[in-house]
Amino acid sequence: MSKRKKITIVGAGNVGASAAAWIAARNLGDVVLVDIVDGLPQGKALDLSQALPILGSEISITGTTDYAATKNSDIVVITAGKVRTESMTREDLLSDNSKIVGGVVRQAAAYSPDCALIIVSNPLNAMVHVAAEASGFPKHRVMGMAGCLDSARFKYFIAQAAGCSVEDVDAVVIGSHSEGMVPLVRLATVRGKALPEILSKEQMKDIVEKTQQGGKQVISFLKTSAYIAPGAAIMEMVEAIAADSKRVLPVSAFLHGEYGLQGLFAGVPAVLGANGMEKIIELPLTKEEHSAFLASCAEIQETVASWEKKKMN
Ligand code: LAC
Repeated sequence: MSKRKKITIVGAGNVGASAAAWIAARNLGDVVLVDIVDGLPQGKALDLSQALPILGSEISITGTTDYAATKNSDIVVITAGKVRTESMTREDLLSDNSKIVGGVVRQAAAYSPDCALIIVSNPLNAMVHVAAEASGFPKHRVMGMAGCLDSARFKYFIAQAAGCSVEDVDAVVIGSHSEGMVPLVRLATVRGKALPEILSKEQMKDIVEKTQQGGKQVISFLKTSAYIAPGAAIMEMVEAIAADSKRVLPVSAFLHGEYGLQGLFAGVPAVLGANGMEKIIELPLTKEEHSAFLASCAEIQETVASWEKKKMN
């Protein structure tokens, strides 16, 4: 058996395949792509495998419909579910995707009881709740990917406006993965210089809006959800866990009183390592920023409550 990390990706659609491609490019571990549609995971795995000699990557990529092949994965990424189209919000997917995510998480968790789970399906934070319940895992091994993507979008738009490299921008988005997300403008910096000292109020407002609408704007062109940047954002989390790097990344993490909230998965910066979500970082928010964060989290609470209610019926 290979000593490399084993990474299962459930859902071989656009997002799953893109994540697999970035993971292969970084040589992070062997990938198992799983999908319910026979032929899709096998075909994508073969296509990706044929790129390995070009990438100089030694990993293996296999495609299957059988969860037995995912046994003892270190990391399981859940991208399965319906995709948002132009007329939909992420919340419109709640009913269908809670059934899909619950079902696939139960199967994956049974074969990999010690894995770290990364949830990507929408509506994101509610799906992390579904996955936490379906897996029965301790909460630190269940996380959601949204903050890495939203923060990458935020950083990109800042770099564009500031005329600097994306590498020199430090910025984070917290809260829900919806248009109510909270890009923290005051705390964003370009090599230590605060954004309000570099850009005008109008420029900052424009960046916040572009970030909040980042996913929607891609949909308006493609008529389907974004997948290249989402795949890269998944890779960022997988890399931190696989390499035990302790990177501080914005992820959907379970709050135990941090930021004044309890019992909720929401987007906050956290240390990621071999044990999954190892520590939540509490940023020094102003009253206004904290209120915006709470309002954003109220949206998550509402979606979770409507899922809980459906479960009862
Ligand atoms: C987006 C989807 C992945 O934000 O939610 O593009």
